[in-house]
Amino acid sequence: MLRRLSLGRLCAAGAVAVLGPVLALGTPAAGRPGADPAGRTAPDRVAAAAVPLDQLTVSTTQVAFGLQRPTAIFAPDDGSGRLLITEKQGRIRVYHPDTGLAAAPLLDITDRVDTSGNERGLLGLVTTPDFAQSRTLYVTYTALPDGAVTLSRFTLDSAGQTPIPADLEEIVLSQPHAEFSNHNGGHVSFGPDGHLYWSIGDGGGSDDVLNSGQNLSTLLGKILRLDVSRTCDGRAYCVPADNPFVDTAGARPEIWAYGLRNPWKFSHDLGGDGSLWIADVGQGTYEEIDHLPGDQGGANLGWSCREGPVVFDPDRCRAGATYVEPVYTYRTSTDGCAVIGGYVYRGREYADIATGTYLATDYCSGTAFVVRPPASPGGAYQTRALTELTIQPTSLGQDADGELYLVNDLPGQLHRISFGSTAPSAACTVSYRVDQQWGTGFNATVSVTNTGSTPVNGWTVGWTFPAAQRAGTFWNASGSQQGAVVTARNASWNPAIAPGATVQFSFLASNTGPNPAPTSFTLNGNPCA
Ligand SMILES: [Ca+2]
Repeated sequence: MLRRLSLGRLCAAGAVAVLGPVLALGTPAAGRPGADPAGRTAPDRVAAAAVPLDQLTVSTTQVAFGLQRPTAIFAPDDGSGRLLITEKQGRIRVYHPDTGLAAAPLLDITDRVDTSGNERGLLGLVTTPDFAQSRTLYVTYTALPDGAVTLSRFTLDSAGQTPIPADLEEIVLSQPHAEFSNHNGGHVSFGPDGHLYWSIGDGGGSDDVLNSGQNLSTLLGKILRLDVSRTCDGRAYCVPADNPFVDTAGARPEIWAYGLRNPWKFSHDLGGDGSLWIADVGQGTYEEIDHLPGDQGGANLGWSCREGPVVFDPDRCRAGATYVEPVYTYRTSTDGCAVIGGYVYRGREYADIATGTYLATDYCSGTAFVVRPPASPGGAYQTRALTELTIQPTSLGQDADGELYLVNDLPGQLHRISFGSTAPSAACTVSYRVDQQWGTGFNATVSVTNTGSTPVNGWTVGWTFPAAQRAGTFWNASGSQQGAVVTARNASWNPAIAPGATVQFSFLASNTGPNPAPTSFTLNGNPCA
């Protein structure tokens, strides 16, 4: 199973109306292409079967309501099918597709959560990757009496324990945050390395008045990386030995990345290359999305020397410093007000449309921003601003199968996200035949017929396996599989399919259960009849 991990105005200056105007965006926001940070090649990055971004559509379907200012979504990988949703006041609610939103909270820590201002509250949750065994849940919140940002854990009797007794709480790490109520960060997740990552904002106010972003002696304005599987030196966690600043005098060793303003949401691409996507809320000029290789510790994301792609405060810039540029930016107050970071789609239902696509949104505009890494090393990121999803989105989330959800603030709704395609049908038909099947394997033949009137020069056939099939060796094509998505490209000796002609290729595959045939195929990204 795919292991996932995985308000208000998250900006600073002054009070911002909670019910901000919803901006109608008619044109794509300007993307800012950047170089592929890891130099990865196309097959590792984007499933060839995903439709081009200019043909991608995204929509939402409301599946629950009655949430009280939801802030985060997390699905424990325990086979329960549950989504756990945090509410600002200090409760965790449970949603299940079969039974809806449970009335009783799973956890209630309202007695210790500081909910003052628009941005304080219970902000994040995650369970350990081996939750069924370790039974540990982590939450982040701003604590009474003075808003300290707090990471704590609850070790349960069983993964399904309901409700969770509030007195099981063990505080892991607390960072004072008394000066201002905004910029608490608050996202928490486990990375592909099994360590816990936690984002904390710059301490709030405006203009990075506490001078936190570039200051390695504070946890404010950072993403931390902790080994929470052990305890060290009287602390409830250990610092991984390969954290980037463990040997830097005066630096907090917990720091993984710095130069952040209010990283309200971030995610690792756990179903893909493990890279880290960070959405950092801007002050008044640019919202930004950053993309780092999963193993790149010590990145300086720029704040408050830089905001998005521009210099914010030259007095905070240091000669010779390397600032990681965002891979996508859009204008604050024009195209939104606070970026809401999301996830790379790795689900099964829309695998042939959206695999490898990072989806984010914005608190004020609700715009769906989609980003794909370069198709080749050093190339440009593909970016696009699509439709409005909902008003006031505060968090995206994934269920245990990688399908995406969204919650919104005052409406208090849970929505399921769907992808679609405006791609025209290709003039093709496909037949799929299992030739032989044995205990743990089979081989199959795919026949593709060009039903159009022009030759198809160079072809790629794509499909999504409906079960746990894994394609191996191909004949008469070169094939690869990412997740459930299979891509077969023409072998060099048969590059064209003439009108009316059929090309055939075969492959050897493994399967550990039922072996149903794929239900649809694409030719060069467009669906066949
Ligand atoms: Ca930045």
